[in-house]
Amino acid sequence: MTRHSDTLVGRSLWRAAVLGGTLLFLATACVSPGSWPRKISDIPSVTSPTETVVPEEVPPTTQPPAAPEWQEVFMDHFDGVAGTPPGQWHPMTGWNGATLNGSGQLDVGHLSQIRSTPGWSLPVGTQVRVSASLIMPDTGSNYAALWVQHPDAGDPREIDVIESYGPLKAAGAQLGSHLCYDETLDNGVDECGAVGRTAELAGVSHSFADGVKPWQSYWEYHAEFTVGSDRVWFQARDGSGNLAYTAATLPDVRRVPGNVVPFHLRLSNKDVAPDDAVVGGEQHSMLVDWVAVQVKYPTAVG
Ligand SMILES: [Ca+2]
Ligand SMILES: [Ca+2]
Repeated sequence: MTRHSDTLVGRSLWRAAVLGGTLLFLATACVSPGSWPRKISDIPSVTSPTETVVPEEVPPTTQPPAAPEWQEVFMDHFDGVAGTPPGQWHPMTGWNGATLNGSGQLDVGHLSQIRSTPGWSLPVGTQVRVSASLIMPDTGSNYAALWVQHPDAGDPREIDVIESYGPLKAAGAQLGSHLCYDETLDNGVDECGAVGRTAELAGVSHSFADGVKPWQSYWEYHAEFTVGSDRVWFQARDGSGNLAYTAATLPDVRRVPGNVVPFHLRLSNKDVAPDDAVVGGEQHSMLVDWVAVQVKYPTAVG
């Protein structure tokens, strides 16, 4: 997460990446052979053989290695008694926790910040998909986010799967990749940019139709990367699979969590800086229906 910042640093670069990334993502992730259109005329006709042909004996072959499959390494549906804390998460020091609402959602309220108790350090080549279904606050004073944290102070590789300032703020909802934190936002100096660690951020509010913006409707948000690779892919889908957007970072190995320190998930709901707060809205909490982490390990060398 940026620290109370509405700026969209690096946005023009990102837009170029979004276009190229969309095509590749769709080609690799969204099209399966089973969904290809098929006309009746494409299917060869079958005739009954008039005589039985005995096939030649074929020597047995070794089975090809099974293709890697997605495996679930983390899942939380947030079922449980209202008012109780989520079992797989813990609050960060100095912050409020979050509680189950008794209806199957996690209520991430005022000044909450929690971290997944499990973390993951995975072999190079492992594909990782972080997903969540949630609805954002609709106020002008809350700043809520789901992010992947790579807790190396000297080498932060934060991925903002989705974050939102709500409908009353210009930044709205956005994606992000941070390699550095500017602790002096009000000094007029971009310290991160000065050391070649500019954030990539992209606003996505416009990708959602009126009436189903991120603070009006639950959406499924995904971030996907391969350990050791150089891009992070993003997408949002509704519960029926309809796509709101796809996006990708520019190629840069520093934007993908490494396998040196375990990465964790974080959910947070901060206040925007008092001078930036806008009065309005009713829903102060981010409500999270579920969070999942899936991995696909690289094919074993045979
Ligand atoms: Ca600064
Ligand atoms: Ca749920």
